[in-house]
Amino acid sequence: MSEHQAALASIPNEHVRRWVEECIKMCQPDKVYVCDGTKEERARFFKEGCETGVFIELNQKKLPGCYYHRSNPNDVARVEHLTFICGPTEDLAGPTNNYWNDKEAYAKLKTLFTGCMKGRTMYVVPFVMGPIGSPLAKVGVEITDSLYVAVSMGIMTRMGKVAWQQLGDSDEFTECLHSVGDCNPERRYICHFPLDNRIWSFGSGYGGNALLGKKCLSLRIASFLGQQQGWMAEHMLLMGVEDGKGDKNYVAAAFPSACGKTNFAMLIPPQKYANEGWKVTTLGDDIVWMWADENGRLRAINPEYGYFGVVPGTNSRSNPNAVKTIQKDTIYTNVALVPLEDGTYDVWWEDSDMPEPKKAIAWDGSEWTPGCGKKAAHPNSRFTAPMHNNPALDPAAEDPAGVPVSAIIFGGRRSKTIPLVYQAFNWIHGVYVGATIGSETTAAATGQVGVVRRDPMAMLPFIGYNVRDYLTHWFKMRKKISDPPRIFCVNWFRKNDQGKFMWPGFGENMRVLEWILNRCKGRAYAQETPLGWMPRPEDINMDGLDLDPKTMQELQSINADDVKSELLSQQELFLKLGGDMPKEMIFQRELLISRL
Ligand code: OXD
Ligand code: MN
Repeated sequence: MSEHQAALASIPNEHVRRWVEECIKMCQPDKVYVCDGTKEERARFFKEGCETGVFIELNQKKLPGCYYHRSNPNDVARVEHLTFICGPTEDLAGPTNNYWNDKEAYAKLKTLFTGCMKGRTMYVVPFVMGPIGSPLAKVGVEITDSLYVAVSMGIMTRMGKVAWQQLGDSDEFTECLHSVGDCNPERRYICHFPLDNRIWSFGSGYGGNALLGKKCLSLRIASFLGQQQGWMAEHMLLMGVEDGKGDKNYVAAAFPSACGKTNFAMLIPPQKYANEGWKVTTLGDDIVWMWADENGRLRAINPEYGYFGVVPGTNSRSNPNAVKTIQKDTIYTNVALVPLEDGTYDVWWEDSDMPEPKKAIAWDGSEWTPGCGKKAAHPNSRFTAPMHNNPALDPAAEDPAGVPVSAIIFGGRRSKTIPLVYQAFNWIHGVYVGATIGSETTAAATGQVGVVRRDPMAMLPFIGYNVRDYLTHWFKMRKKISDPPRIFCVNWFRKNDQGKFMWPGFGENMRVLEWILNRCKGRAYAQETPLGWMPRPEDINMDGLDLDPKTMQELQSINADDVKSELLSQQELFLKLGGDMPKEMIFQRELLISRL
């Protein structure tokens, strides 16, 4: 038996076997390796990666099991302009996605994939998204020629033999084909074929483009499957909140990329709250799958198994739990490397706890010294860490039954106009609020940073089908839910006239969370405003926080002219959707205008 055949024979599922065989014929790898997901395998991968330069071992005393990876400098973020939804008709992709006819996309990508793995190893990576045995858990198999991707998938998903067990004889798995190719941005395509349950990604090794279980499967493909099958895939964190009196609730929250979802998901309550027994626990920091159970309650799971978080700014003030999470078994990508005296390396990034080094190797491999005028770590440098490292991991994180959701929060990064917090009047109004959130863009995607863009449910880059059908699906979900979660809008990023953030954020967001949960329980006061239900300054618990009442007033102020401009700028989204806007959106907008 040839080596390829031996690898194929080790794949227990015949549908996967047949597909891998086709991919071998097309990609022509030198070697084929089927991942088993064991610890020994991971150790071998790191050893091999250190020999070939894919990884650099970090100081194992300080950072046991941690490795460094540097990506191609042209490949450091998601590439929305090269991300496509492919199918037979343009209507499938809708006005917010790049559309590519599926036949043309397959034809073009076949020319790129043909022979692309000559001289390379093809890794076959079976994985499960979601707790094993969950009604929503989905199996994917990623074929990749990147060792970095294979290892990272082992952190971010439940990877290896467990996926074969979950799949059994079924043919229901997402085919994920990936090659870094020659990492040329001119030949970079991230293609989704929702009707074929298939992803083809070529020319990038960056997480969001290459770890196909994450954005590609768990958001784009899953959002499409969810619409077809009556559930939801959302760009949300998921957290548990205990109030010290025995009451525990779960909250899901959607924020655009790099708006602090990971920090919020790992929030540590301020001292006053900790003394009273409040506790926040993390289920997930990026993606949530939700469905209505047999009692009509919305339940949620996190399909992922690890965190792929932004490193710069991570420190013991912004996120102590993340700092603890990334002390072991973590891959650091594109931060700065600090050579130590014993010949090993440490890592460093801007706004970290560690003192600024006298000398470092910047993320792009160049020399770095303080004040040299460039960043040491790339603004979108990342950690890839197992969720079980998180000291605040929620005990239900592996529960196949998921957790019931009491509140859904939408937020964005807005220096003006949007108050700290308000509550939507009901589910339908909440969907409108979520659909019209705007946010100032960040470094998580290539493109201009700092401009407000409409980002429905923080899902703009991740809706795997027509946004019109996606919004309609949100409205329709209401019929399946007997007691819908309450919906809120928050903005931690409002600035004063001097350009300073007015709200302290981070752990202090607990105060807003308390009001939100009290609202869900019918225990907190709120005033009706044109935007929704709002707390008066005295309704937010300010014990132990030195924030003057005037600032609080300002944080919560609504300026009618600003809201009118906001309405006008929402027009951009309405125009994009054209005549296909769900009618609920039009009604809600009219209602808002009349309230103003
Ligand atoms: C992410 C993103 O990496 O949203 O989570 O870009
Ligand atoms: Mn994200």
